[in-house]
Amino acid sequence: MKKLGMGLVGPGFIAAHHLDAVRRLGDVEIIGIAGSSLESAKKRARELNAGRAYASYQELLADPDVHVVHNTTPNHLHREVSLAALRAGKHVISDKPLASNAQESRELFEAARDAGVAHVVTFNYRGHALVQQARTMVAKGKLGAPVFVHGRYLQDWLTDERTYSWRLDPKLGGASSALGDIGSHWCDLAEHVTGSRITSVLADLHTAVPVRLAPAESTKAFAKSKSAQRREVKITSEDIASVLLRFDNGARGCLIVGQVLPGHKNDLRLEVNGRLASVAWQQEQPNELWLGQHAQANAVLAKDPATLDPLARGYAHLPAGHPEAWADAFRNLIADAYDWIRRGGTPDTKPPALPTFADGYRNSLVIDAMLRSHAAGGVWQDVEEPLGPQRKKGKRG
Ligand code: SOE
Repeated sequence: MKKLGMGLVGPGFIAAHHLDAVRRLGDVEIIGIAGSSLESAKKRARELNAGRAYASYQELLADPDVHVVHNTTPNHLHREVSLAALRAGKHVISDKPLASNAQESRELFEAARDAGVAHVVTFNYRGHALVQQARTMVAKGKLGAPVFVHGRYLQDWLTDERTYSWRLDPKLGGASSALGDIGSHWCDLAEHVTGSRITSVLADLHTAVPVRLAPAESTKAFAKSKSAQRREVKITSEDIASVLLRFDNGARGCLIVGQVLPGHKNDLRLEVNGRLASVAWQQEQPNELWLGQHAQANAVLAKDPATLDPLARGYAHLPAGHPEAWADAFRNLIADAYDWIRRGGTPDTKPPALPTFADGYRNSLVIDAMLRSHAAGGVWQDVEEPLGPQRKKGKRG
């Protein structure tokens, strides 16, 4: 089989995981990377053993050996780089959130739909075998109708006021910080697992650390900066959020999000209560799915390819008792993306669990409604309907 060539733009923290995932596929060649300058690209290409270094993303896009572009730039560059890649006829795998706001996400969705290429957004938590198991159980009616969908995405890497990230600057990260960065994952997961859509939201946002002593350079997620030089930065975007939710199947829900909460590292938890049974999944214990029952004993389903539903089994690669986690789920998402690319990237060949630009656009509308709800003083706001053609022509990715 001919290898597909991939190029990566934006060689920061997450780039290494994209490269790791494609290396594990075996049938993808890493052609090269572009950063903010030729020097930075050369340095990272050496560090990551990632092929050629390009002086700019435009140079990378002009290379005919690059068939697939991984866009791992900071949020404010997502639109520009993904649009250019789509216009150059490349398949695009973009980090989440798809863009800085719903308007830009819509533009990207339309461009991707019209380009006829594969378009993927990395809502990577979908790639866990037990997330797929939960989704299948809901779809097959094993829980009965979902009535309550709730959970959290809590982190602590922004707790110290001497930590500063570009994600907190609305010009670089977008109007929302915690919701856009991690609330977006939870909302995608909740809709993916339940098969229902969030229709309205009531949000209360808060900035618990309103002034930061920022180092000269933005701190990488989960890292600590030792810089001696500091400047005071006023923070306007939220680091804490509480949101009530309504779903289109009538279910109610709630979500708490925060990135300044000591002790919580990457604490993503989703629980779905149906009329017959409940399931709960936690990112930090990804090999277990809690099954809650009313008239029988509760149970914990372990990740075991032998007992998983056939629809979820493909996401587990090791036998029972051999844990699989974050990097494996990320690889599963990238594997689905390349599978779609090899099948032509048409709407009918998309693997069902793979999140597309349609999902990224939809997700931006949900986060947008949360920002509107808070700005209006904490009142219910409807999530805007995505573009007509996305639904009418059945072109949802
Ligand atoms: C930082 O909050 C971060 O790296 C997010 O940007 C990722 O999307 C999330 O999966 C883990 O935390």
